Amino acid sequence: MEKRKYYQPEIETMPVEQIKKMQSEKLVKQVKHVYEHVPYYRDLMDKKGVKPEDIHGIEDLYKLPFIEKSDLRETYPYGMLAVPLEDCVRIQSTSGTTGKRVIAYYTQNDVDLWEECCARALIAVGADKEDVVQVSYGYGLFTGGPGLNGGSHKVGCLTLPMSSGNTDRQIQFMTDLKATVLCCTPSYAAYLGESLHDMGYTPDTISLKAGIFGAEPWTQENRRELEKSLGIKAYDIYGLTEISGPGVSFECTAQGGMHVNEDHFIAEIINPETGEPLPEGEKGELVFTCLDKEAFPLLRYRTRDICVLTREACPCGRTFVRMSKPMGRSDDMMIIRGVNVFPSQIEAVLINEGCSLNYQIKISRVNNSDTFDIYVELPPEQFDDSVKNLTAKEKSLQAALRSMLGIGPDVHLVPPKTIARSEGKAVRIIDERKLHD
Ligand code: DLL
Repeated sequence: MEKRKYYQPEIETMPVEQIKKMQSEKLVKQVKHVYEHVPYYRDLMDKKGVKPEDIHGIEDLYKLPFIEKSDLRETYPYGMLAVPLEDCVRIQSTSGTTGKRVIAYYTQNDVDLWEECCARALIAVGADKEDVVQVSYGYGLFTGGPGLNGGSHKVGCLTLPMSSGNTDRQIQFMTDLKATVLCCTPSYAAYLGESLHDMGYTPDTISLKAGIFGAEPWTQENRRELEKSLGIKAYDIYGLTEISGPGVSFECTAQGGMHVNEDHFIAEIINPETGEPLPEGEKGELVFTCLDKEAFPLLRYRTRDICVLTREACPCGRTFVRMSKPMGRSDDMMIIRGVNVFPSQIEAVLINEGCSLNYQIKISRVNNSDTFDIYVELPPEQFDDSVKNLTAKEKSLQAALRSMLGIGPDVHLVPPKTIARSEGKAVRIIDERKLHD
């Protein structure tokens, strides 16, 4: 069968001037929609002295106020909704900074739009109707599984909704059903590769040809290793719950950066210190404006991801701007085993459990899997407890952290004054992983 090169060629290869015109028209409408339906954002605009009539196109984007994660916390749970709740059909969610989760709402149109973005990502790596797509991102509140699942349906692939974990079953389905495309985090892909080898499989005895890996940082070296161990081409995919989920941008077979779905999202790069927009090609914080979303249409949302945009021509023919791999963050969020974790969440649990704030987080990578340890100093009076009591305390702290973060670190209670004191800022996080090139 002739392979499709694009999912929506008339849009994906539109001349840049036309894309910008389309973005301008949609922006004017979207700002009006948000101003009229989201009182919180209307207040932000009023405070900045900007009205919908001041926005004539993308050249006026800089006039709009930013939205940050703290705004989402403040407006939790319904304050950013721009349509009646009865028009929403789905939520997805991600962890917030201190326990309150970010809830993103979707109308049916929003779900369709998001799934189309994921369909574009699949076609861009060569997938089509005859492919068997193994979706091993988590399903549920996390956007990874549902997003790629929906995209795979739209392309017409046979979709294996595996979710993450249960590696033996993953391998059984992958080999018995001859999966050709694997979608999961790059660290889980590496773990699957290792498990396949341990079970005696080689790249020649499995059918995989492409992988769509994202949700966490990975390097070009990781790419080479994954391509070798699984016998595939490994592609990057980026996204965030607040903006819809995976597929905000995606890599094509040129493997030279991720195309932003510019008919739905405007990407800007700003100076994270001053908020000033930066010219194309400069490194800074990525900011997104949603052009078509109905229920949760964030304008100028600060992702905190640091990267670069380029409009250099891409051999694939797509004209959408490309973003580099995120090169770091302008806040202290860590991604551990694919889960977003903020130190402030850990501190909130420690305070709640009556622990000292002399603690250290250590993250490393062993056998392609993240290790996550937290060392907490005990006050002298507690350290005299029996071993039994200490073990019980470690277990209860671990459970409280798991409930807050969604993943359970190994908790180690250590004697008073054993965590090195710093003369400047406390060094609370030791991350031994190599995440960026
Ligand atoms: O991670 C959505 C997603 C699912 C993307 C599956 C790709 C594949 P959140 O849990 O809200 O959403 O986390 C969003 O993850 O701001 C980045 O810091 C990071 N991130 C996402 N994709 C990549 C990537 C999903 N390809 C946060 N490379 C973002 C590096 C990534 N970091």
